[in-house]
Amino acid sequence: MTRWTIAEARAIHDLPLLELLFRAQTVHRENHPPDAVQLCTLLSVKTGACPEDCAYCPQSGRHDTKVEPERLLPVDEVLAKAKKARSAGATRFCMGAAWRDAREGEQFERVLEMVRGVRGLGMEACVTLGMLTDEQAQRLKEAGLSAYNHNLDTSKEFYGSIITTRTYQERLDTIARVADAGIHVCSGGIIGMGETKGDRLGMLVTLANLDPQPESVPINALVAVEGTPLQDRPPVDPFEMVRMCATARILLPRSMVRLSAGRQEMSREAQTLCFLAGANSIFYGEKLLTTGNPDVEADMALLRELGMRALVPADPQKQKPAEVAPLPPPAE
Ligand code: SAM
Ligand code: DTB
Ligand code: SF4
Repeated sequence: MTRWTIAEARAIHDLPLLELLFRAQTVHRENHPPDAVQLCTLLSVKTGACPEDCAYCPQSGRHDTKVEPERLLPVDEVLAKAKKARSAGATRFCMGAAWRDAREGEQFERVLEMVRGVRGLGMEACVTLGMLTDEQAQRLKEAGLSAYNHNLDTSKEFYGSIITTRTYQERLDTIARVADAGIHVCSGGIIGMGETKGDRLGMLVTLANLDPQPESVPINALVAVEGTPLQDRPPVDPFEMVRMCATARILLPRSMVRLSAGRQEMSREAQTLCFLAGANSIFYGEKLLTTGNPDVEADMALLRELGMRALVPADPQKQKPAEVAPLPPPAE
């Protein structure tokens, strides 16, 4: 396994843009179909009133945002949404809960039921529930969970400026528990929070040096939400997203690089450059967790215009290899 250093990552990140794009696209083609993106749909299954103080997050109970807290949703409501996402062409359904750590008891059983239900629909299931115990990770694995999202978000050095209620090490420990339970790790981060380039690279290098590397790496541009401490951060320059996607692609050649929050503010052309840079997955559906995302119709129109196809992931349980499929037909 290659061990990356910050200096190596920096040399890649800072290449002239066209050279960076060429290299990222070369790595991309060696490891993935060049014209396919995975469509993943998100749902907040438990919203708001989170005890953590993540400065970017509209769901933290410590910030005065317009998010209305909601209890954990009933299973049938979640599965109805998953079915709808599947009909619209999504192959992964990601469920987020605003918890510091996964609950015990009935609520955890309910989450397991959601996971089994989503898997039963033939979709990949991903959840993000905060910190986990070994036993919870094991039970999620047994329920068929495909991936667990737990972002590093930024560098170790900058972490304390963004979150004070937990440590970077706790984040890494949960990631290790998830991997030990045999669940794929989904871990990435956010740019635009006031971090330096070194912080962005520190995060990517930490992710790239995990063994195994994460199966998926979401790259988020901060959505500056009113009422959060980061509400006045200036928008991220789209070229910086392109450079992050390209650097992630080169450092993590086989991971799915997911162009995540912030797409609503990006032009079609900027998103296309991110695809060229190796992003091969998007969140698809009118909402992320609590904030907006491009309309399904606009995303389909863009992907059709680009001549892209849908990436249908492998299903090891059914011994089905990954496939590239046409995009779903336009809605009636
Ligand atoms: N509570 C769980 C946790 O912290 O892992 C799961 C939910 S949390 C909302 C998942 C991720 O969403 C965060 O790690 C962060 O990367 C991303 N996120 C949250 N708010 C965001 C924002 N305003 N802009 C961009 N990304 C955001
Ligand atoms: C990730 O990295 N981004 C997604 C998903 N993982 C869970 C969440 C983005 C949330 C953006 C703010 C919101 O909608 O609340
Ligand atoms: Fe809570 Fe997760 Fe938001 Fe942090 S990012 S406040 S842990 S929901």
